[in-house]
Amino acid sequence: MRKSIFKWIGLGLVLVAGVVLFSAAQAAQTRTAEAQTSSTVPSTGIVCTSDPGTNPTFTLTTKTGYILLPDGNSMFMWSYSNGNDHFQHPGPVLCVNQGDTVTVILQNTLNTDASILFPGQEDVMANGVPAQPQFDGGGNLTSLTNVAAANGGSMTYSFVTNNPGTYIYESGTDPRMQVGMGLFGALIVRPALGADYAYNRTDSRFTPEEEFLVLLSEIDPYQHQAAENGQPYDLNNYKPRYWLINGRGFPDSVADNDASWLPNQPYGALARIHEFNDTLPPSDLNYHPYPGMVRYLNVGTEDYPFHPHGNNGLVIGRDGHPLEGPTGEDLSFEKFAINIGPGQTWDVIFKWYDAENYDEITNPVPVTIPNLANMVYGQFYSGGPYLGTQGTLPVGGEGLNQCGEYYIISHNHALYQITSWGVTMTGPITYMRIDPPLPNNCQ
Ligand SMILES: [Cu+2]
Repeated sequence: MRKSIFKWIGLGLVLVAGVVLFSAAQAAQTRTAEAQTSSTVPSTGIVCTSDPGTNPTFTLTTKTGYILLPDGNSMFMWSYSNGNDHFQHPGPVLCVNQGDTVTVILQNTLNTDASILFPGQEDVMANGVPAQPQFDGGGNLTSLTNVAAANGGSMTYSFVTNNPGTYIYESGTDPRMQVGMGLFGALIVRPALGADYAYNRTDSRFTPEEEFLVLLSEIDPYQHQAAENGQPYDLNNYKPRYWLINGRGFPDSVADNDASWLPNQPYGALARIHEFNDTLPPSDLNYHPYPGMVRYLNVGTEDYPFHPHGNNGLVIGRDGHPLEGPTGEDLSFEKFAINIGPGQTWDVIFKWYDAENYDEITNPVPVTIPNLANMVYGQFYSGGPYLGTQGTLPVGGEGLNQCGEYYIISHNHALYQITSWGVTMTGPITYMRIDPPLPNNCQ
């Protein structure tokens, strides 16, 4: 977790090498989007869909639509949308509390039967009776749970949320096809201890504004093309060629929630955080005594080894279970690469320290900065290696840096998975943004 300035510079160079792909046109779009982001949705962090009370009810409607991909392609998708809202991908992030009786009404507009499976939830009911796998007259399994019939059918699922944690919801009907087409989303169950805890453990407290979603998925474009054209698809040919984070690929992944040019992909993945500091007096603006929190989910078919550069995470939960022993002993562990298996969820907290208090004047970088001609500047570089300081960029260099904040890349480390049908340095990549100490000029 502790870092040296050597790492900062190394990371910065890796970072800037990556972001040169970020075109000027995209940069302009980013600025426009910031101005248009709704005041009711935070620009970063998890956007919850919730329903107050202890009996939250959601309607999820299966819809078809299109998403934009980093190579300029648009992709036909299926997804769960919120009530009568327009198509969105992925499905809404449903946030509920432990002990709630949750009702989810599935309205199916697709021309094939569909369903919702809630892995990790117990005693799920479907139209008032226990949810069961479905079989045809020949005894062949047709769905892992009760379905809403094609072309307008409905099914009502309900369950009591006994265990806090991070969960997937996804289609249980022909899942290799339907989950592949996009029928999935995240379910967050808040513990009885409070919404700013991950579990019913006092050591699982986090900063509510620094709670992030990393929902990882994949797309085989030929599967989607077959669905779009109403043609059969041979799953023996399945081969993903796009990988996404929260339904977006880089650089769209670092754009705000509800970015204007991604009307069907509302969830950004930029992690915007502040320096951890629990030693200042609580009255100090920079007293920041709780960590950030990332909820990782994998709805794909292979491992996704995600790694935030320069930051070990503390894994505190997996698949809706806190990492603890029989008497509550803490079994959390530090991890650099977060290797999420298919169907898994991982809950990871992290702290970022300005460990050595580097300062341009009083505590400068103890290395020789390379000659300008040997350096590459990216658009997220402030011109100086110091948090909170901005410097001059070379002639022709353009920066997106707003207020001397620092950016660290965070990405899937299976490098073939950070591609979009062969276009490299796209896909499941995002940044961790560390804002300078307060007061600052950041917006
Ligand atoms: Cu890396």
